[in-house]
Amino acid sequence: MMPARLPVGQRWVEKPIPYDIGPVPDLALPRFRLRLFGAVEHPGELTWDELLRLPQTTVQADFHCVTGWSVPGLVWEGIPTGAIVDLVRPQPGVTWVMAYGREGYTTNVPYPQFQDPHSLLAHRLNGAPLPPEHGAPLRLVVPSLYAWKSAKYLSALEFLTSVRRGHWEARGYHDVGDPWRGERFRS
Ligand SMILES: Nc1nc2c(c(=O)[nH]1)N[C@H]1C(S)=C(S)[C@@H](COP(=O)(O)O)O[C@H]1N2
Ligand SMILES: [Mo]
Repeated sequence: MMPARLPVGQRWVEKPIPYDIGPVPDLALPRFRLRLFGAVEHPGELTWDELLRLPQTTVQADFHCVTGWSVPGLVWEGIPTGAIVDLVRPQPGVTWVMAYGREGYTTNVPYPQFQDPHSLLAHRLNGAPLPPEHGAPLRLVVPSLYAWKSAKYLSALEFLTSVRRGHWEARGYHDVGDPWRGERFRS
């Protein structure tokens, strides 16, 4: 039997529906910085040009929102999270990564799923620059977890040695959020 492609409780939709906790300030690319900090050997900041000089990858993946919609086969292009790990060299004991959006959004991602070969910092979607409503100029994409873990308008990544909760996790959403396990809310 073929493995099911749609997790329980999900239905297919054609394209992702933008969800935002609040308004997002404009940002000109020359002013873009990605801050990398926390339990790492080499904390620092990357400019837009520095990001584009890192290894680039293309990932095709389904995108599952916890509210019940899933989008098949989105094509994301950007920097594999492994390239960021190689750069900052997380200390032994890192177990979570906190992703920050520039409007104030946060979400905690387990380090194994952050490092998954399909996880990336995306700046293109379906062959075009990432649209503003989908997180321009850069978003985290973690296809193995519900879409709320894929922080848009990415401004920083913080490497953590113990769990800290982000925006939705602090309001009861699951710390891991695996759609194949139906991890919507903490029990
Ligand atoms: N910065 C930021 N990232 C975010 C959100 C947000 O409000 N702010 N919403 C999350 C939620 S709940 C979902 S379902 C997805 C939706 O992605 P989309 O807006 O590209 O469809 O973005 C996630 N990333
Ligand atoms: Mo969501």
